[in-house]
Amino acid sequence: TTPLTPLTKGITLYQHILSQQALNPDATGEFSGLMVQISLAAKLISRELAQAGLVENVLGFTGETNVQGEAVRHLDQYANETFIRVFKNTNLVCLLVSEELEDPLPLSNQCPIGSYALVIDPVDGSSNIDVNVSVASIFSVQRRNPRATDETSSLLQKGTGQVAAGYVLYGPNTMFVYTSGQGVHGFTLDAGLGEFVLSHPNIRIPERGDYYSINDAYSAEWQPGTRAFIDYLKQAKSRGEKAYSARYIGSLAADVHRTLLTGGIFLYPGTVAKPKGKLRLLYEAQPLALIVEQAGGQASTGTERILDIEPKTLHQRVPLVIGSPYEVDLAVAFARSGTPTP
Ligand code: P6P
Repeated sequence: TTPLTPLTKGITLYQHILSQQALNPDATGEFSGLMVQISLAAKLISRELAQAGLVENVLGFTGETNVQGEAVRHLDQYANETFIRVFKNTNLVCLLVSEELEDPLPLSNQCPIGSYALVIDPVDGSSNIDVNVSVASIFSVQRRNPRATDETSSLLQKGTGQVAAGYVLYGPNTMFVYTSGQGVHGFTLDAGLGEFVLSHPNIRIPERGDYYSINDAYSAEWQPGTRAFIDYLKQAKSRGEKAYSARYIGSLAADVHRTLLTGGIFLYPGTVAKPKGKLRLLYEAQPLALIVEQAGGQASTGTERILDIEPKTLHQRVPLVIGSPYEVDLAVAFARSGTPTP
């Protein structure tokens, strides 16, 4: 019988995490516990989402407005509270940063140097829930910067400093996709078992893809390089290349997950009016950039590698151009020089 390795299909997320831990002599088990608790939050949110439409107070709005000035949906609040609940008093996480919270939330009364901070978008794309379209929890794990003078600045770290990152995609099935720097691995929830099971070991993004993903409704506001790039992709067939197809779900992790598995590119670029675009650096662009780079892809603002950006504020926005090396290189070339002939 072949030995169980951390990447044997069919092993549970817990087995995978413990066997990864066993390979690291310095491991204390804290990271393993943290990842297991994230997966517990994921299972609770997945179960709640499955009730949407069946029980009261799952769909719809709470009547409150969050730090982003957005109306809070029941599921945004439920997901945020679930992450808080599964980590409270575990001492696994010192600070929590959430799209739903203006400031970092202390989750334990002791924060030794090197303790973990968890940075999350509890449910991204929640507007899609009411129409039964995939949504996701996106997470990033940092070690608190010991040199920082205050809580918030201890969290403003470059994406290259992430200890782990990933997302839970609540779709036709629920998938837990993460990296801790040793490749990207996907686990599918076996609801009957109540466990995430390894289904996609070592995900690698294709060098080039067949899809591009961008909200065309803003094309009148795109910067010249974005327009030139999209026009160039649309002319692939006239150059004798394979034609691209457009896909846009409007749910970030779903669009990025498709790009990760099938290749191609997702863009949420800046516009003339909003040069920083819409997506958040700390809990959207950084974790997804780490995932895609670990799978062999690239993630840029169009002019700068996402993982090299020094964050200035917790909720800052960045343009995002992410996917296969071929298309991202091309997008960056167009962004830099308008209309190059590659
Ligand atoms: P637009 C969802 O609201 C979200 O934050 C991301 O999940 C998604 O990629 C983006 O916004 C869609 O934005 O402007 O195209 O509707």
